[in-house]
Amino acid sequence: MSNEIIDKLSSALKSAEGKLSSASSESDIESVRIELLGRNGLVPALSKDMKNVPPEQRAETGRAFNEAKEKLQKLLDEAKERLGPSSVSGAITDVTEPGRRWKIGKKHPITLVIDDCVAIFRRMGFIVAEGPEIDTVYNNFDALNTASDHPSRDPQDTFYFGDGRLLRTQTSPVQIRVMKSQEPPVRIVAPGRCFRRDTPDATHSMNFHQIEGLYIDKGVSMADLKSILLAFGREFFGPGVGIRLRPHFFPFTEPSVECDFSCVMCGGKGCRVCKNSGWLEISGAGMVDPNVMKAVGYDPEIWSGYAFGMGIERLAMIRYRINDIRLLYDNDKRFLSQFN
Ligand code: 2NM
Repeated sequence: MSNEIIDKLSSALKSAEGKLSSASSESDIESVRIELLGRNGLVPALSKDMKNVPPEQRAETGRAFNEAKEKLQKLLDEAKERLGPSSVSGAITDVTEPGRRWKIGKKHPITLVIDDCVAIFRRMGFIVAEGPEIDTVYNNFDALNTASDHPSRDPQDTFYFGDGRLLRTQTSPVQIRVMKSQEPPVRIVAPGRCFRRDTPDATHSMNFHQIEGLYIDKGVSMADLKSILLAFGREFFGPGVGIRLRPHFFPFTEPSVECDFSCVMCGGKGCRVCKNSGWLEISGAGMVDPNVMKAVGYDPEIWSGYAFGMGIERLAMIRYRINDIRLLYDNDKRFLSQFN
């Protein structure tokens, strides 16, 4: 069966096929599309005549419309494909256009400080040791000569699992693990995350970072300890830094000291940062207690050594003039993008 509409469609298709086969540009193809399928094109015009088609021919005419549209679309697509990829979208690829900057992250200030400290101690012959954040009560306290009634063991201050394990409150259990696994000499630093049950405020966070050092050999003395603390202070804060030691108590060292560094802000004259003392409390340290030596199977009559510990957040806060520790844990990119 045939009618005028079907004839017009098929002759339009033929002429479109001819034009498209010789089309040499995107706009040639587009003009064929507009001529046939555009708002004022042939196909929409013919479809208005559908109402004049006798009912018994409607189905077939409708089918002819659909086939013609499909065929036409196929011809248009093929013609575009023949012209090549750059003309498909009509866009020209400008290969001289500058690339888009790929935003890679930056190191967190805590990581920056750890990396720095580690680099300084590695130059002094220390090796990095790491251990688990979940350790045993024994490694975290007992082996470190910490009496069972010591305040730091209070469940108010420490996260216990209740099965002999805890979240380490310091990185010293790493030193215990290393000493249990090898004979002296030992010269390690243990950086890492620690946990204490503090109420967070400007200077306290429930998790924080420490770096602890340990040196065990024959004839190690307090003079060796002083020299590496001074060397560290000068490397980390600058060559003008001095140190002072004040007596203190730690269960795992005897004698124990607190080590202050001369204030880097005011050069020791006194300012807000050092609370007018001229000194910054940076490190705890001391000579490893004979009871710790015995706990790991070292003979304290043969070996001696020093240990020290420092808070990474405190170092970062002094170096980068950060006045609230919580800024280091908020994950605010406006804050974090300032470093490095
Ligand atoms: C500090 C202060 C003083 C310390 C002691 C030990 C070990 F395992 F050798 F006994 N590791 N770290 C130590 C000593 C840590 O932190 C403020």
